[in-house]
Amino acid sequence: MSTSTLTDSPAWKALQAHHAEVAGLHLRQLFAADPTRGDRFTAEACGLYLDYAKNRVTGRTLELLVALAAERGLRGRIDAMFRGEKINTTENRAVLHVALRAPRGEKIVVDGEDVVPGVHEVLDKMADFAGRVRSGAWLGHTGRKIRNVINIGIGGSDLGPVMAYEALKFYSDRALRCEFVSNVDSDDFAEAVRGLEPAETLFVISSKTFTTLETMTNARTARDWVVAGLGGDESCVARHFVAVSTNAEKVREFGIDTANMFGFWDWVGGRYSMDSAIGLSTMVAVGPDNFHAMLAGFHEMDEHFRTAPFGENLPVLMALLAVWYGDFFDAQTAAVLPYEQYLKRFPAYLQQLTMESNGKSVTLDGDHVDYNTGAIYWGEPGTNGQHSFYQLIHQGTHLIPCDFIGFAKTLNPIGRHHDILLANMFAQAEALAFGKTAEEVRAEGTREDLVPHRVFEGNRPSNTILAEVIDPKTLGKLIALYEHSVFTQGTIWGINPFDQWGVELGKVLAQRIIPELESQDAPELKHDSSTNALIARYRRMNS
Ligand code: G6Q
Repeated sequence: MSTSTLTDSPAWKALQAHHAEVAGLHLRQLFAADPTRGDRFTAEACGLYLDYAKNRVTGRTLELLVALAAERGLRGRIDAMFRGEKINTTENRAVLHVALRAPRGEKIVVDGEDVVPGVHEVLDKMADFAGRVRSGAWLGHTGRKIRNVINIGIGGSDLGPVMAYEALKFYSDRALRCEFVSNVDSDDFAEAVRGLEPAETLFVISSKTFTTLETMTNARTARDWVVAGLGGDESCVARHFVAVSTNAEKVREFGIDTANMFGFWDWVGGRYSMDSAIGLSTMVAVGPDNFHAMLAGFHEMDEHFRTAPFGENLPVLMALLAVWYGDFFDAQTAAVLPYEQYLKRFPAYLQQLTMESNGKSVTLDGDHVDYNTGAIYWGEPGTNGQHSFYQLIHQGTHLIPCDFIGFAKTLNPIGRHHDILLANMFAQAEALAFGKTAEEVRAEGTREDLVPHRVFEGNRPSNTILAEVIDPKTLGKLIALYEHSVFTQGTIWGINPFDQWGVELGKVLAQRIIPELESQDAPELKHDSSTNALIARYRRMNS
């Protein structure tokens, strides 16, 4: 696959010409022209219903987008990923999060070794451990039952676990308090442990590398907190710390017995690792059965993505629509709006998944792209956003494609809440698509000078994803849907969604600045004049 010639490719050129023809069409016209649109422009798989009728597309648009996917070699890339080929070329790694949810007995070979038995060995070890913590068989150093579980990790070692914990809170063991500490800001640690008993607290140190500055700083602080709280006896670390990592040597160095280490592999990227041992805190919270149900949901979507024709393939359709808006309508951002409070951390999780994956400007061949790549993802759970930023989506100057995510059933049926919630979701998508014309505004008796302010242009696109209820399996399907959409977008753009070199520079510079902030004597500062002045002022303010 040539990556640098996307904008010269026949499918791209055809889409450009087509865009010129259809960009001016209003969704009102598209719906008026085809009364069956609301049924036709839908797809359903794995219990997820995707309504993409309120997108600025015609049947021809979809044909051309699907042709683009074919031309960009998507089929081959999917197969290569599932076969364990080293498609993360800049890091020379396979990309096999799909192996983390492969059922026992499936075979996926990397470097001559079937990795699936190893995956299940770790899952079994996790289940055994989670079971012991939940049942009270795993006791703290002084013989007290564990009541608090604190995951220390950051980025991919935090966002997935905390999102899944919040999403599945309904299914969690309420006798256990779960906290997630990620930020190196001491406020994060201090607030997480406030009022907790070290004797009843277990820390899960989650770090693929076991060298990450934030995580290791927090882990050392946690160790000091436990040791001080338990009378200064270092041997207590064994009962209050477990590690999730690929780096046994560093785990040992920290003082955690590697018998209490849960491993994973370099073919699991950080932001794709929540199904690996990185999910240990999730499993402790919701129990092994629920964790396995979540993995089964992921796997079901993996199989759909791997086998379904592109025109019926949920992740592919969503990806193609994202490319359509980002590259042909120049949309810069995309909003994800779950109408489900349990998904409150889902947008934050997706920000890493989408933006760390596709925030790239160089193709796999090293050429600069001359088209937009990954959009800025953001969002909040409904209906809160309606009382804040929705104004801009409805009447602002930016085109912001939205994903509405809703569930037919609530886990907490109370009065009319759920119907009101879902009515709002349907209403927002409807209002965005169809708006309100000046004639309609006038017909309501609106004063003429207010008419322009009260007009809704409409023609603002959205997807609606509807599922039955938020449960572990559905959560797995939903996450895999976005994972594979991200992969598909990256494939169209010819970039590598699996590296993240863009996070390195700041880390290196911070290491240089730390001693300049900590040294007793005023350091000789050799940064730019702005950074020098800020460091000098910080030192003065702290002295
Ligand atoms: C994700 C990134 C990144 C990573 C963190 C934590 O894809 O690689 O967010 O997860 O930097 O890394 P460790 O797990 O090694 O501490």
